[in-house]
Amino acid sequence: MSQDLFQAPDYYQLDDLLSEEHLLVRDAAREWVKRAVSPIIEQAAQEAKFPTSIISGLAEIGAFGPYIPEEYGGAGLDQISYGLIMQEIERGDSGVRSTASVQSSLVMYPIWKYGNEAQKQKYLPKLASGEFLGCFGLTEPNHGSNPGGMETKIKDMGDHYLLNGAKMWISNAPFADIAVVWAKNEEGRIKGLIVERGMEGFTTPETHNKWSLRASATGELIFDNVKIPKENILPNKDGLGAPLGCLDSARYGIAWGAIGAAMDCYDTALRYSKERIQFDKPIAGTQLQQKKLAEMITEITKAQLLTWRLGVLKNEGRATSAQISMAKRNNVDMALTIARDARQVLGAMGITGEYSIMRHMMNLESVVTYEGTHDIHLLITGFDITGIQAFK
Ligand code: TGC
Ligand code: FAD
Repeated sequence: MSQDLFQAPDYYQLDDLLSEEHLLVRDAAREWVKRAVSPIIEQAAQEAKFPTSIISGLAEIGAFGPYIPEEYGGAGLDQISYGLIMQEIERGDSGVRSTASVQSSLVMYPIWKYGNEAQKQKYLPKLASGEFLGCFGLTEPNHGSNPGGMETKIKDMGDHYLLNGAKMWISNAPFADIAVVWAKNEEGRIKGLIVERGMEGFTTPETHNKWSLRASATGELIFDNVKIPKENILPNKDGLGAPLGCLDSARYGIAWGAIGAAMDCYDTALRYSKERIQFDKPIAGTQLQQKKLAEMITEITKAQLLTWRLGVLKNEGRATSAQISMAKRNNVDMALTIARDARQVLGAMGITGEYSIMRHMMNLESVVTYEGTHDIHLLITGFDITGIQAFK
């Protein structure tokens, strides 16, 4: 990819709403993305390889457990700092943000919230430092949008459980050291458990031929009579609300992350349009291209304001699941629209790896699908405002 010339748009002076700590955290992440992600990400995506070289850097900028207390190795930051880190990482690539989201919100969060002290001590510091990478197994071949129907099961064998079933579309699965897995017990109650790589009967085949999130590894989790020690069960919450609670935290991070992808597409299109001469003038001087750019910056600004307010509510413990769902849906949809328009501004150059736009656009097709599809999030808002469930 050509040199990373990114300049972040801040049309409504949102930096004034951020604390000194927020700005420091944001700028450190921004600088790291320029230095460590931008130079290697295009090739990683082209080769469909997860760039392992970024793991230690992600840990250093606090992307593994930003809001997990320092006593467990986390960065002990607030929710706005967490969001800003996700924004900056996804400005580089949604797949890199995925790795951080899964590690923080889908692996560290459930161990922190639902685990016992021994589990927290055993896993959290290693996850925070990047020594361990984790994955989260909820989706199954027959149960995506309705995880409550899951078929993966645990059977109580006295001194251990036996785990059987399969999970599909799991980010980080091919190399994860541990998996937080959701399975039903004999009473049909959903339990969370920690499965470790190397346990007999546990395999993680990689999913190939993706056109999206190519720099993030995706795979299956297959459990064939895996013996799970009882101490690996997360004791402090069960039922579908337990995995959905983790999704709240991850969806919140995605709402911020999508702004990063949109900002990168907008910034690239703005710069290109001022430099590209057609009919003896820059295409930025044509009404049609200005309309696209004006709409982009408007939608980015609205998303920034929505997300900042959500961060304040989250810091106060007042953000609802439905508010988080709305921000995830709105911001990813906004970013996809901007990516498609920005690609057109670049003409043929927009389809090449010389620029980041096409990669963002392809990545966002996964982001609009995972953590609840756009449709499911519409139904969550519909349920919240009418009180009538339309899923079933
Ligand atoms: P429903 O009956 O509505 O709810 C079951 C229980 O859960 C509670 N609940 C929540 N709790 C916390 N946070 C939320 N967001 C919650 N939403 C619901 C609810 O109160 C209830 O509790 P209780 O105590 O009464 O039992 O459940 P449902 O079966 O009707 O389903 C609702 C629905 C469709 C909204 C839900 O299943 C859903 O969100 N589906 C989408 C599935 C999804 O998002 N999967 C994501 C998989 S992980 C992933 O994609 C990672 S990508 C990672 C990356 O690379 O970044
Ligand atoms: P389906 O549920 O089969 O949906 C298909 C279509 O039907 C969608 O358009 C959907 O909106 C629509 N639909 C479904 N139900 C309804 C309804 N009631 N009303 C109207 N329309 C409906 N999962 C994990 O557990 N962990 C991970 O780490 C993870 N990482 C992922 C990484 C990638 C790259 C991708 C693509 C997915 C990942 N997922 C992960 C899975 C993801 O969460 C699911 O793909 C998602 O929840 C949708 O499930 P599905 O693909 O089975 O689609």
